[in-house]
Amino acid sequence: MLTKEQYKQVFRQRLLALAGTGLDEASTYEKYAALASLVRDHIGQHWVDTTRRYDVEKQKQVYYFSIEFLPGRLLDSNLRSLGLRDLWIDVLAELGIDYQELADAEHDASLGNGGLGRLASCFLESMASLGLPGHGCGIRYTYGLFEQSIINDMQIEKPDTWLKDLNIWEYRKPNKAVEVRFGAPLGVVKAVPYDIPLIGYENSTVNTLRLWSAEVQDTSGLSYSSLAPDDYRKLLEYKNWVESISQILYPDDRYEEGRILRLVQEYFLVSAGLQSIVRHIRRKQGTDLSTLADRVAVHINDTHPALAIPELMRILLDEEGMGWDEAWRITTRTISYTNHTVLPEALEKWPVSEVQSLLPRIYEIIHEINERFCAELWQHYPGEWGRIAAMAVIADGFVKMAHLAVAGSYSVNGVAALHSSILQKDLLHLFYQHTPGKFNNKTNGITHRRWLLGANPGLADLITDTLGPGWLHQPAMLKNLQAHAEDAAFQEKVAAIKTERKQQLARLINETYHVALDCRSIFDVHIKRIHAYKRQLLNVLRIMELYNRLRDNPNLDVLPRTFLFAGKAAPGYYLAKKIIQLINVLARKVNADKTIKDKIKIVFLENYGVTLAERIIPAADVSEQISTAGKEASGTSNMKFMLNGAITVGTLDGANVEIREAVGEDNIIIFGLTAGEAAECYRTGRCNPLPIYQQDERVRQCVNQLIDGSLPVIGDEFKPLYDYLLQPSGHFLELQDFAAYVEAQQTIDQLFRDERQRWKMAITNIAQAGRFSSDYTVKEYADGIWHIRPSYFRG
Ligand code: 26Q
Repeated sequence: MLTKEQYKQVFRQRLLALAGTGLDEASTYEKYAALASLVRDHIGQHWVDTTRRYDVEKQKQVYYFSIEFLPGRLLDSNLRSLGLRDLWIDVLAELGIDYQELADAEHDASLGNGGLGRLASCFLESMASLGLPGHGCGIRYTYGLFEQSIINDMQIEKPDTWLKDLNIWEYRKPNKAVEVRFGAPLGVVKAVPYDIPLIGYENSTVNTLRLWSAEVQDTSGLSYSSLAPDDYRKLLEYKNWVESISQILYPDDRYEEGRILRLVQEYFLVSAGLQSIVRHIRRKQGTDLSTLADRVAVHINDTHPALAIPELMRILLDEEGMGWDEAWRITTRTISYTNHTVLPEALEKWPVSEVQSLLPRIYEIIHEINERFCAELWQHYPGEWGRIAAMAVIADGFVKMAHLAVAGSYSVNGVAALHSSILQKDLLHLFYQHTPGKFNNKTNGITHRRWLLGANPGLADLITDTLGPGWLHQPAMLKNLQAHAEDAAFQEKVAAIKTERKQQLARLINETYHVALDCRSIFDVHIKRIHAYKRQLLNVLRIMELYNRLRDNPNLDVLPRTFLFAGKAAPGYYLAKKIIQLINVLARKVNADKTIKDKIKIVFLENYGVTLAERIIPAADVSEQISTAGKEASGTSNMKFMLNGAITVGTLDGANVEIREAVGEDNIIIFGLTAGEAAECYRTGRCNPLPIYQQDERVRQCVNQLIDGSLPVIGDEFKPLYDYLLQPSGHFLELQDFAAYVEAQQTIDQLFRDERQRWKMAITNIAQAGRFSSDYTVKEYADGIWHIRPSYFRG
C-alpha cells in the first residue's frame, strides 16, 4: 500500500504524463482523466486473471448481444467496486480538488435509446458482481443518442460528441479485428473491437463489454496515383460508406421502413461478434465446434441482433463444413431471445429485396430456414395454410425478425409476467401453441448498486447503519427494513434524506431554468421516452384539470405539487415533439401565474439520460407509471423510484403488476382500465373518446384549452394533439382513464397529509424493492436459460 503522500505524487505524475500539465493549469477534464487512468491501472491485472480463469476452467460463457448499451458514467462505480473511492476522495481533497467535480466531467456513454439499453447495462453489472462469465457485444457509435435542448419550448437535437476527448475506459484491440462481408458492390468491412472492462462489486471479477467499430480494410496496397480517377472516387465512396456504419445510433425506439443502414449495422454487429467468439473458442478449446452450445450461450436483446441465427448457420455451414441438420441443432441450442415490445409498429421486418441484395448468402440461409420451418409446420398442421402463413419467417415480401428469432432459438422470454402472458396469448400465440416449452418469463430488474448505493449514498448509509452491509450482496435483505416502517425516528431519517435530495435537485433546477421550487411540495415525476402509449399527455391533462380548479378557487385545499418531466422524443415523431412543446408552454403559463399562490410548478428537464436520472429519482415523491395497460412491456424506472422511496401512481401494466404484489395494495396507487379491459375496448371498437368528452365537463374544458387560446402560443400549435385525443380510434385511451387518474391523484393528496402513513408507505416500497435487483433476474437467466454458473474462484 502506498501512503497518502505517495498517492498525491502518483496523481501529479499521471497528470503530467497524460496532459503535460501541472495541477494549477490542468482542466477539470484533465484531472478527471488522470484519476480515471489510475483507476484503469488497477483493473488490468484482475481483467487478465478473470479471462484466464474462465478459459482454464473451461466455463460456459454468455455473450449478451445488443444494438444498444447505456452504462452511464463509470468513474464513480468503478472506484466503488474496487474499494478505492474513499481513499481517492481523501487524497484529492488534500490536493485541493473536489472529487465530485471530476466525476461530473465524465461524458456518459449514451449508446442507447432507453429501457432496453439500460437493462443490458444493469445485466452486465450484475453478472460481473455475481462472478458470472458474461460479456456484452455491441457497437461503438461515434455519436450516441442526440443531445436534447429546448428552444422556444421545442426539442432541438444536437450531435452527442462523447468521444471528443480521450475515452479512458476503452482499449482498442486492432489485433482482434475481424472482416465482415457484405454483398458484391459493398465488399469487406474491417470490424475493430474496443473493449471496456466491467468490474464486479468487491469481487475482483472483470468481464468485458466489446464494442465494434467499422473501419476500411487496409488500403496501403492501393496507391492513389495508380488508380484511375473513377477508381479513386469509388475508393472514397467506399471509405465513406464503411465509416458510416458505426457512426450513429438510430434515435428511434420503433421500427421505420427504409433505413437500410440500420440493417447494415445489425449484420455488422452479429457477424463481428460471432466470428470473434468462434475464433476464441477454437483457439482456446480446439477446433471441434460440435459442442459449441455447451461452451457458449448467445443472447439476443430483442430482434435487432436476430441475424445472429443465419450468421451462425453460415459460419457452421460454409466455414466449418457442417451439414444443415447439425448446424441447425447447434444454432438453436446456442441462441436465446428476449422480446421487449408488443407494439405492432415496433416489430422489425425487412424487405426481402433489400436483405437479398445486401446479404445474399444470409438471405439464402433465411430462405432455407423458412422452407424447413414451414415444412415442419405442415407436418403438425396439415392443410392449415392460414396458420402457416401467419407463422412464416418470410411473408408478404418481408423477413419477419421476431419469427426468425423464435424459430431459431431455444428460449423466448418476455420481461414481466403480464408481458410474457400477452406474448403467449396474443402476439406470439401460434408459436406458443407450437413450442410452449420455449416460452418463459424473466421479470426485469435494476442494479441496486448504481440505483441506490451510487445514486443515493445518504439512503444507502442509513440502510447499512440499520441493517449492516449484507444487503449489497443480498438485496432481498432490504426486507428487514419493513420492521422499521412505522418507527418514527427511522421515518424522520428517511424523510430528511428525501428533503436533502429535493433541495439538491431544486438548486440544479434553479440554476439551470430559473424556477424556484418549494421543497415541501410533492415532487411528482414523469421521466422516460416521450411516447403516446406512455401517456405523458394524460399527465398534462390532469395538471390542466388541477390548474383549472385552482384558478376557480385559489384557496382550494390541495397539497402543493411540483411536476417534473424529462425525456427525449424520436426526431421524426411529430406527436411526441408536440407533447414536449405542450409541457413547456403550460409550464410557462402556470409558473408565472401569481393567482394560484405557487401551488403548482412545472419543469421539463432537458437531455434526459442515465446521469440525470441519478439526480432526479432520489428526489421523487411520486412515480408516474401510467402507460395504457398492456402496452409497457415492463418498465424499469418504476423499480428505481420504488427503491428510492417514491410512491407509484400507475396502471396495471408491465412490472407495476409485480410491484403491487410486492408492496401490497395499500402501498401503491393503481388506477384505470386493466389490460384485458383495454384490449376489449380496442377489439369491440368501443373506445370512442367523444362520449367522454361530451359528458365530462372537466375533460371538455381541458381538451378545449388546447385550441381555444388559453395557452400562450400563437396559432394552432396544439390542434394536432386535440385531434389525436378525439379521434375515434388509434389513441391510447387517455380520456377513458382520465377520471380514474384524477381520483388516484386525489388519493395521493389525502395520503400525503398523514406523514406517518406516507413514510410507512415509502419505507415499505424500499423494503420490498430488493426482489427487483437485476442480481436475481440475471440468476434466473443463468439457471433457467443460459446454464452458466459463477466462477469457482472468487477473489
Ligand atoms: C427497431 C428497428 C429500427 C430502429 C429502431 C428499433 C428499436 C430500437 C429500440 C425498437 C425498439 C427499441 C427499444 C425498445 C425498448 O427500450 N423497450 C423497453 O425495454 C425495456 C427493457 O425490457 C422495458 O422495460 C420497456 O417496457 C420497453 O419499452
